Amino acid sequence: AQTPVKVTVTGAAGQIGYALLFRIASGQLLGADVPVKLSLLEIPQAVKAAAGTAMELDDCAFPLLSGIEVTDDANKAFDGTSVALLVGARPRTAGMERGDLLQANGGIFGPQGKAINDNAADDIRVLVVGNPANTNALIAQQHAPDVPAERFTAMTRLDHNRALSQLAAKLQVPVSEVRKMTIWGNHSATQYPDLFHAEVGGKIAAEQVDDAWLRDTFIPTVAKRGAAIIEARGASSAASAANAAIDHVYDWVNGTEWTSAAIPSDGSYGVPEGLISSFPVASRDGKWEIIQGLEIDAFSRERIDASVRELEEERAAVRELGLI
Ligand code: NAX
Repeated sequence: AQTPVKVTVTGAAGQIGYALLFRIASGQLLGADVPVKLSLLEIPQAVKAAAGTAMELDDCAFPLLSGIEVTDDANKAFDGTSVALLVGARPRTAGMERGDLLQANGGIFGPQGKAINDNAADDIRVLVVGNPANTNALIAQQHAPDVPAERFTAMTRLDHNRALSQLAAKLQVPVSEVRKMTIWGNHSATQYPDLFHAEVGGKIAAEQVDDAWLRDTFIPTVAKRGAAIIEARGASSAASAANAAIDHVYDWVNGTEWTSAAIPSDGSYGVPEGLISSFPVASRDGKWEIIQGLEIDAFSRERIDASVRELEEERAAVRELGLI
């Protein structure tokens, strides 16, 4: 039998953690034939709650789950791990400035990056879900100089899936008929969901919807969907975020022709090198590759640039705070 793959989930006692862990243990993260060992990392106050979730995982008797550990020690949690899902983060609370938010998250993602650097397996893949996800991923990456930079990624797959769903509903087609969707930039309200390369029935999506819908309905609906979920549920997206994290890692490991992921820029499409920005990507041989050669018109250029500018500002702010 195959050796179990260790998967670490931070913020394991939170609501995304609760929606994520059972799906990982059932084989949906890596594949139905890959046994997994789970490590649940939490802050000391939440270790007991995470241990309760571990009890429930035991009670599912998942055939692929070969062990569970619960800890508040990052070195232990990341020891020998191959997949790190960094979900736990410091949320923005009332009256908090951006600098305070970045500072608080730097205090989490810097040490976790170092613990990954010092302890993880050679094939480590990191997905940051906790917000501000792109910049938290950058902070973790900068504290892990021995890990190849491209192993640090941030999640825009939820935005991607939201865009697929909104477009499919508009054109009254199954989501499976939408191809080549792309989210560009930051996982924030400035993100740019691009319909000029997306295709439905082999034809460009932007040509099948009117300009006003694309500009005034589609883009803001996708970009502000997180806030709309909070408004409706009284809590932020959890199951859909967990689902997107599963999609991201599954495709990274098993391959895909086209999706969206925030990965370190190599300078493609004018995105400054090193920024962890969302691109159209394929995954081949276990590696993300930016899809090249797309023509970017003025409308798209302006929106990509605005989101990338925000990422540059966040990078400048964390540099100034000495977090990277
Ligand atoms: P919860 O507040 O339910 O859970 C967060 C958990 O993280 C808590 O149990 C907390 O104790 C733990 N935690 C805090 N600091 C930690 C540390 N240093 N080490 C380990 N654990 C730590 O939040 P939840 O709804 O699960 O959301 C988690 C994060 O995902 C938030 O930052 C949220 O903003 C972000 N999201 C990102 C999305 C994306 O698309 N990239 C979408 C969904 C979600 O909003």
